[in-house]
Amino acid sequence: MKRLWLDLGDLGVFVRPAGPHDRWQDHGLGLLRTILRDSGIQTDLFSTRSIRNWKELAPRMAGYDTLVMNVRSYTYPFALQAARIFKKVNPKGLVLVGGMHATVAPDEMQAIPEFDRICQGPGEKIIVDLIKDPLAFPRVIQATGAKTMADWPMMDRTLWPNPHLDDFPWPLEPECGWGPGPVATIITSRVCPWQCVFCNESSYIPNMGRKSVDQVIDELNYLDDQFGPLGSVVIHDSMFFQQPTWLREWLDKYPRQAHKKWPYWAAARSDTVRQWPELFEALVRETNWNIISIGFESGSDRVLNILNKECTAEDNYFAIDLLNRIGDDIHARGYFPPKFWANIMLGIPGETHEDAFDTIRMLKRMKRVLPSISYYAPYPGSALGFQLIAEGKSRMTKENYHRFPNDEKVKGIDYKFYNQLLKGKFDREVNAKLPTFMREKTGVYEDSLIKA
Ligand code: B12
Ligand code: SF4
Repeated sequence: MKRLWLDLGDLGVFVRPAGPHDRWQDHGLGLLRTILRDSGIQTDLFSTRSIRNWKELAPRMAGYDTLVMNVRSYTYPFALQAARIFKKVNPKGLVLVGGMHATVAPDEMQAIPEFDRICQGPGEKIIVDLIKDPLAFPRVIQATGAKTMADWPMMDRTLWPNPHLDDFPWPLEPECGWGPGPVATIITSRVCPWQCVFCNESSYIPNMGRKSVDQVIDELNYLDDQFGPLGSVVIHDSMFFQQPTWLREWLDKYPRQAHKKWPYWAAARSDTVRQWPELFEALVRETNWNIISIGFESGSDRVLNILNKECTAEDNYFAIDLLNRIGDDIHARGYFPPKFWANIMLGIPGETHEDAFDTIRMLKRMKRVLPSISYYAPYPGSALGFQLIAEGKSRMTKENYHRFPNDEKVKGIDYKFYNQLLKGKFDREVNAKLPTFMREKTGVYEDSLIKA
């Protein structure tokens, strides 16, 4: 049996210069290939990121019996193309797919005859049996996962694709402007329990126990020994700042037990920062949490309500003022101050121009910030995404889930206004409701618009 695991991502990003986020490695692939390897099942690996055009893929696929892929909505078009090429080259071969898109949009995948087995849900407990004997399973399979992440084996990162690039410290990852490289990306928890309507992943990813603090620190120390020295860490959890008991243990142990207090990127919510401000401040100051990702999304309570964010503009301002103060203090002591990675959404159905101005006003209040702005994208899986798809208002057809920052994602949204807003064209209107000292920032944010 010859089996190929195909890593999915934008063509060419492992070949020519590319944005660092496009080069992050895939933890689903890494975990499942580790489990397969530990059970004595060999899979070869190739990545769509290592080719420049689709013609280069067919020769890489020749002679394989099975193709396996982790499909997210934003990689679905790649999976579709790859499956078609695979079947042309190996008409008797089988294509096995799993991952987020299989879970949230199985109907789209069932309509494609090239997908032979479609596995919904977590794959850790089923992957070995499925790969050994796919025909023993029905076409669509519902898998159940481990109760806790503590049961996952430590992922072997050498099972990730190696781009063989001078600036890629494989099996660690390159720096992306958040902290020095090499970077270790890790996941400590799954899932975020909130229900924001543009995300609400808890409705389709089963909740599971968090990795223990010791496990996380041991993994980082191991990576530092084997492949380091590590420069910084990215904690990929959708919501790191949850479960205060776990966070207190992290606060206690990370500074003492990690080889170094590597600076790290991790996510929080403004309402929980407001709920546990002492814990937040201690983590920032004592564990070197230096890039704090917060889904502020909007500066308008109306829009935050539409999004079911369960945070208010006041919560957002509380978190901003707190980090501004902590940052001023750390800066005054001669150290690098922490920054926000501020997730902002514009182009939300129901948002008025004045709401959008409020969001830019909120951004201007942040003293140290890396803004990450996106035009709202209606993903399947999320409540609002499903609703807009059902109403025929989504422009994210299955052929173009893979998008670019300026793509128009929802019908009826005035993207021209938003493009001008990000160019600073409405700075006068924005500044009109700001105190003088906050008018200095230019209000030009077009470079901060990201793929979403
Ligand atoms: C890390 C991460 C990223 C990284 C991606 C790195 C990478 N190369 O993978 C970065 C930061 C780049 C990123 C970006 C984006 N992301 Co993202 N990301 C995540 C996050 C937080 C963790 C993913 C992860 O590693 N999970 C852990 C692994 C173990 O899980 P897994 O890969 O799903 O694999 C499991 C199962 O799916 C299954 N499985 C997987 N493959 C297979 C195959 C077979 C055969 C079988 C049987 C099973 C199986 O088994 C695995 C183990 O249980 C998830 C949220 C989450 N909790 O998962 C969002 C998530 C995947 N991202 C999402 C989105 C929308 C985005 C963005 C569009 C913007 C945004 N909202 O963040 C951008 C787009 C990027 C682009 N290229 O265009 C959505 C995807 C929704 C969807 N319908 O697909 C998620 C679910 C978050 C959310 N709720 O909105 N993301
Ligand atoms: S947007 Fe953030 S807080 Fe809301 S459900 Fe998703 S991860 Fe959780």
